[in-house]
Amino acid sequence: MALQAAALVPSSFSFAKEGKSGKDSGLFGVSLADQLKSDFSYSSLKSKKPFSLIQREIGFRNGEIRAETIAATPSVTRAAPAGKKTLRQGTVVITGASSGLGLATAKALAETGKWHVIMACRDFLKAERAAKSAGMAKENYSIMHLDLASLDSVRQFVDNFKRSGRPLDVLVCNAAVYFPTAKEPTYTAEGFELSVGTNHLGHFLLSRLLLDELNKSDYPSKRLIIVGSITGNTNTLAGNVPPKANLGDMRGLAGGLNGLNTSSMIDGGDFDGAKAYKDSKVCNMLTMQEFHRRYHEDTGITFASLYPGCIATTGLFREHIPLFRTLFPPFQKYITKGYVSEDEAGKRLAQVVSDPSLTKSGVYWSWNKDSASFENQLSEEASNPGKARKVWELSEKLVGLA
Ligand code: NDP
Ligand code: PMR
Repeated sequence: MALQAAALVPSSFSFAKEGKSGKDSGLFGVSLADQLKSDFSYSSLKSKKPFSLIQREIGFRNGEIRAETIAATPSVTRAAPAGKKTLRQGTVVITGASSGLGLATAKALAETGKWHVIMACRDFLKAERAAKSAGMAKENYSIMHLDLASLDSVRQFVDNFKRSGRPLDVLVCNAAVYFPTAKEPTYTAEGFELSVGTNHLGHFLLSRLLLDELNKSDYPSKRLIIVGSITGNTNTLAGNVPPKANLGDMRGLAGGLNGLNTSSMIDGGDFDGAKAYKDSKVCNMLTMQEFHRRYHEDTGITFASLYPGCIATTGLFREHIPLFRTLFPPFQKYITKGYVSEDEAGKRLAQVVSDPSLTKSGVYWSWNKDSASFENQLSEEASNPGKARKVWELSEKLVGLA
């Protein structure tokens, strides 16, 4: 156990630092009793290549993918029995569907036969292999190239999608990167720190550009889902493991996160990969709420976020030290009991995509011990409307929408 704790405690983590020694304060000053109650409730491009080279590669891959997409995606409308209206097959775009949560969700939706899944992935071959090994039937998915670490690629994806002639019924912003051990920041094609650039800014542009497509859909329940996480929420035990998410006054975001004339971190501080990831998740959850405030009433689109549980085995931890990767799954399974399998997490996200009872907009979903969904509380920062508006306004400048 001592070994486990050593590998799981981040270098900046110290019980003394949190300074709470009262009997009831529990870890990090959060009452353990309270936490247990709520925790069940809460229960690469590291681009060193020149931009022009990346563009050429993307162009080439797009050509390849378009051909494949057209070949693999006959427009499917399910035949309705005479006199009975049957819901047509829905189309859902899932970013980062080549592994982990995205793949498990794609699989869960594809096997119902009710969904055509567009796997929006940066690595076409990896996505194709993943879909095949997950046993997804060819007619229920297609793959389109999307590299969220390049705004040109995001725009190209949106153009390709529009040209495909498919409706857009649900968009799932799922892809993410996490660089917990990086000493120095790496950057997207446009020069944004890579985790916030990919997880937040790439998705921000994608969802803004696809909003019209969603709005045009005649599907009975149109949804935009942005995957969040417990670790961005400082009202939880997990969210109190240092470094904690904190957007501060967003001076780094305002400056473009480029590490040159401004910090690579949203709050303007020194680079910290784990914090950058958690900050990006706060931006994801704030963006979902800002979408809800701006567009739900007029469009009827459901905007939602979620914490699917701790899927401790996914590729998200690929950059972590090997000892962490070995110990994290048993730690989550047996100690925190926050662990969830990829399959189970995929079913949860699939519910947020298609369950008729999860149509409420502006909600951050979580699942309890019995795997029942409930509306969870976000932290003060992750639910602050002023911060949401500021993230929105600064982000739209950075991605060229304002
Ligand atoms: P994975 O690493 O398994 O999946 C991440 C996916 O994102 C991969 O398909 C990856 O592609 C893709 N991706 C990364 N960078 C880009 C990019 N530039 N452009 C396009 N796609 C990209 O991790 P998870 O499945 O765990 O993560 C999925 C989501 O779940 C994330 O939003 C994460 O924050 C969230 N989450 C995860 C938790 C967990 O415990 N694992 C807990 C809470 C939330 P490739 O295969 O090519 O690398
Ligand atoms: Mg956590 C109920 C307690 C709980 C839960 C649900 C998580 C989820 N974590 C919990 C507790 C703890 N973690 C405790 C007490 C520690 C200190 C020993 C701890 C440590 C820890 C580390 C070092 N945890 C981590 C890391 C990571 O590198 C992961 C991370 O922050 O990624 C950003 C992580 C996570 N813990 C979680 C979840 C879901 C993650 C990762 C994924 C994410 O938020 O997307």
